[in-house]
Amino acid sequence: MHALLVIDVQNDFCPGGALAVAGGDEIVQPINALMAEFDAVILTQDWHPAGHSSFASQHDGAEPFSLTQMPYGPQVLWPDHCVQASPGAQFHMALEVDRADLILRKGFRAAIDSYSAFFENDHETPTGLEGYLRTRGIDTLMLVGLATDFCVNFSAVDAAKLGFDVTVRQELCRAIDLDGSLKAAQDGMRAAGVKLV
Ligand code: VGL
Ligand code: ZN
Repeated sequence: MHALLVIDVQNDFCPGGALAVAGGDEIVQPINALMAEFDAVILTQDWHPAGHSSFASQHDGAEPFSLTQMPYGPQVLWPDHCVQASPGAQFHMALEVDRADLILRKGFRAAIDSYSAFFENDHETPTGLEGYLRTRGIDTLMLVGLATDFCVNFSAVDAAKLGFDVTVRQELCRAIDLDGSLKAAQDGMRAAGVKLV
């Protein structure tokens, strides 16, 4: 069974959004067109409470896009984004959300971020997605969405480590690319056994 995992195609990651990824909106229609080819379509939704600890606004004097140390490890501090129930947290209006079997929310605990669709940023707290996929007999994943170097990357690497057959369709992803993070992500995904096409 082959699933399409669509990562965080939300207004705040598209042009005009709070954490806009260049060209983020260009991938929406081609992702819609791809959905019919899969046994299952799963969407993830970055879903932070107001005042989330990954927001630079919660750290005295910290600039957005700076790095800090959290109890669970290093963490980039972001502009406030994808606040629960805000317009920025909604999916891009052209995304065919109704075709999704599952919408998985992540990053909803104030004290910890969750880039990956499988584990929070401590790399051990599960989101439950692994169990969902296994109980449905899904063993093969195609990942698309935003952002290539953060949530797509972390999700792809975790999925490969869990033993799924993972492909990232790069032209249907867009990157933030902070200080070479795209190249590092591509190298890390390849090292983990993710196929980049
Ligand atoms: C993401 C930064 C913060 C992503 C989410 O979807 O890649 N990046 N939250
Ligand atoms: Zn986030």
